[in-house]
Amino acid sequence: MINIDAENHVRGRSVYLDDIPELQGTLYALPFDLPTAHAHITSLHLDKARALPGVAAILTAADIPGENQIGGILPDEPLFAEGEVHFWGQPVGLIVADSDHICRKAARLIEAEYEALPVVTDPREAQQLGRLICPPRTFVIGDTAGAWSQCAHIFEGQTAVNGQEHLYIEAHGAYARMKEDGSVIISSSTQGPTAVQRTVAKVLDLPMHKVEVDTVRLGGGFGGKEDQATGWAVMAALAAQHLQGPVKLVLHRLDDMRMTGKRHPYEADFKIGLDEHLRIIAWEVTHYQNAGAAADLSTAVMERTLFHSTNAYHIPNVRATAYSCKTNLPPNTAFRGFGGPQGKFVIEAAIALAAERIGVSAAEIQQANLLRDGDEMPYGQIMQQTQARSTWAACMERYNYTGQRERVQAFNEQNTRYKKGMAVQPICFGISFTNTMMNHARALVHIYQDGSVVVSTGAVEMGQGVNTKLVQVAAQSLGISPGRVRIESTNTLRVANTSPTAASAGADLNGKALQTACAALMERLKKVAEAALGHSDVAIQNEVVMAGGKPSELGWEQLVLMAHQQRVSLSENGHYATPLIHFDKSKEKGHPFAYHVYGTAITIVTVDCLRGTYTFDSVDVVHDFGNSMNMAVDLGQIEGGLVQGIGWMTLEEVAYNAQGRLLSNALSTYKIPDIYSVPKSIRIASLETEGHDLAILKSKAVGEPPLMYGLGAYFAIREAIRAFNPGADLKVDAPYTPEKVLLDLYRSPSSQGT
Ligand code: MTE
Ligand code: LUZ
Ligand code: MOS
Repeated sequence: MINIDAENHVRGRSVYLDDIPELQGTLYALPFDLPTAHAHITSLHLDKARALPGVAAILTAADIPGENQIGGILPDEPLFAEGEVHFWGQPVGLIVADSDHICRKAARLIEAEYEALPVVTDPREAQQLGRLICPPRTFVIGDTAGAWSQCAHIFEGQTAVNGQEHLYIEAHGAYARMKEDGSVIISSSTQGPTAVQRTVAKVLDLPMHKVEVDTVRLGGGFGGKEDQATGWAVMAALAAQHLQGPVKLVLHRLDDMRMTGKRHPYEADFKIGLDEHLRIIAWEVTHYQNAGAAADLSTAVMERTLFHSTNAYHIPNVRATAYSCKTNLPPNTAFRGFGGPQGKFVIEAAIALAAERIGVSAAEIQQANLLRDGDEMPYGQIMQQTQARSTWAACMERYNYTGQRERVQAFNEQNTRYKKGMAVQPICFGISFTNTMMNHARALVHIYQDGSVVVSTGAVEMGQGVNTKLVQVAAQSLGISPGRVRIESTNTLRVANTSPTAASAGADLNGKALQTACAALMERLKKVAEAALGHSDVAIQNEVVMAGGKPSELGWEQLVLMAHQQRVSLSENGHYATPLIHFDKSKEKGHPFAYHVYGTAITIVTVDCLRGTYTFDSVDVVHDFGNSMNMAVDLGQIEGGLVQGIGWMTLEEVAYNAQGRLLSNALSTYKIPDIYSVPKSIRIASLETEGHDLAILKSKAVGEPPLMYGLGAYFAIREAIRAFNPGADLKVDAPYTPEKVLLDLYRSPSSQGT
């Protein structure tokens, strides 16, 4: 089925936040900040700005009727800085005026005095100073201390991996309007309408039933709007309440880049031990997460890093620790993979290092350790229906790994200026919010008396195609054509208490709730049909009522009308909560994930050893879709995720100076993948598997996992550099920008050799 948004997107008719027709009298809002990452504010002079014609109000913490607090998990983040500023870009207040232009003029009239405080941007330094967001956590299985003596090879090292700017095409925004009874309606470009609702209620001192949040679609979220859409929506709502009129806030790209958090940069220390058969016997890792100045989702991201510290490998002795380090940077947040990619990067780095030192290929080590059914993960989950080995084997065979490897070697023997590198990247990603409590959803279905159907769920469409999948689920469940089903905007009045659309679980959770609702409606309709046809075995297929397997004269429209006339309810609210999952944080053990998604990718790169530039020849993927319900949508997710992952590993460099000011603050200084940097060839094959019962229609979650194929880009480049300069003393710090590649190509050998 074609993506239901495709035509409107192509015709430019799709409505995003800034396209919502504005009410007369709409005012515009602009948050303002101070040019410092850490300071004590001694005075703020707003009078000149307030006096500017066209300025309606300038709001600060003093104007908040409720709590000045927007922290999603921990209450440690004020909406507006009060007394102290903790990061460069932290909002101090909000200018509301007749136009955006006047807001910007007013911003230049604001004066402040402040005393600078010490700025910490380095996570290890923060950890040393005891500046932690939460207590550290450690996952343990087996006994690493006792295992080192069984190892034939032991290696230690350090890694660093950079952040990543989300760069959703649509910047953050919200549009708030008042209703007659003092309640407020907010259109918000958010992945989490309930988070916006809850926080607006808290800050504006309203009960949640007086806050309606509506989301049609996002021009991309990628995790950046899971939690961080909230603050902007609260500001718009606060201004609307204060001025009793409509207020719109849409961030300019540069403000969005400067003021919002990104993917968490991480550093890590590791120690890996292997036996003579290349089996990893012991794995110790300590992660230092750069959380920024407030918790945001950092505790949950840190947890997912721990869950993915062994990637797709079975390791009997593991000790993984993580620190969430508080620095003076914008609070970092969810980004596709949610700490999982950062966790996997370290074990892949350790395997690459071990391979170089032992003198085998990394693929041999990877293959020797892939998960099997019955293996226990460090967090206690016993793995079932694993596809680590099957996707690996299918990838090797389908894409002729051995032949490709020989060609790479032959190329490298014949060329000096250009060298090729190759990496195999297996992935294993857990599906479910790691916080068990969040894994539930609801769906509201109305069948109208003409047979048309409208569906509301908690799922937010952000380009990933969830609405298309929901249409398919409803059509299939009710036995009708997809054309009869319409998906309504995501609205907190229709579907309440939702989890954000995140963790790749949007289609699973909301789709299963939708199935529940449709099944209940189906039961009622079948009873009506049974009575009408005098038959006990009825079903609906292709809009025709089947009796005893044969088409009857009764069609969908007549049946629906009949049910309505018999006073049967044609509305239903379905609820779904993922069964079986649980996790005990006091033991760090449980069964947190409904299932895992697997896959393997082979990446080949050609490095120009004179210039340090590179091009990706190919990425060949075998992916575990389960039984894909929409291959076109799912392939789009794999391609997009892969390229986003390659960008993170290669070109994208978030840079702050020592004062905590963002240097990569525009698209001229922050490079994302373009048509020239995508692989020349991307092949994606589906592993034929049964799928999983906890996946919607056995079609596995696909949103985040493919990003992690991008890790292969880093290690392929490293291999090409090794081919040119075998003895170079290489660090492991992503991204591998062309500058860094050039330096590494000509780096002197390490004292130990490799
Ligand atoms: N695809 C597009 N086009 N735009 C997005 O913002 N977000 C990703 C992924 N794919 C995203 C996307 C992220 S971070 C997640 S968690 C999932 O989609 C969320 O949607 P799902 O749960 O329906 O897969
Ligand atoms: N958000 C969240 C997520 O709150 N919990 C998660 O486990 C998660 N995983 C991926 C992306 N977002
Ligand atoms: Mo995605 S990082 O779960 O929004």
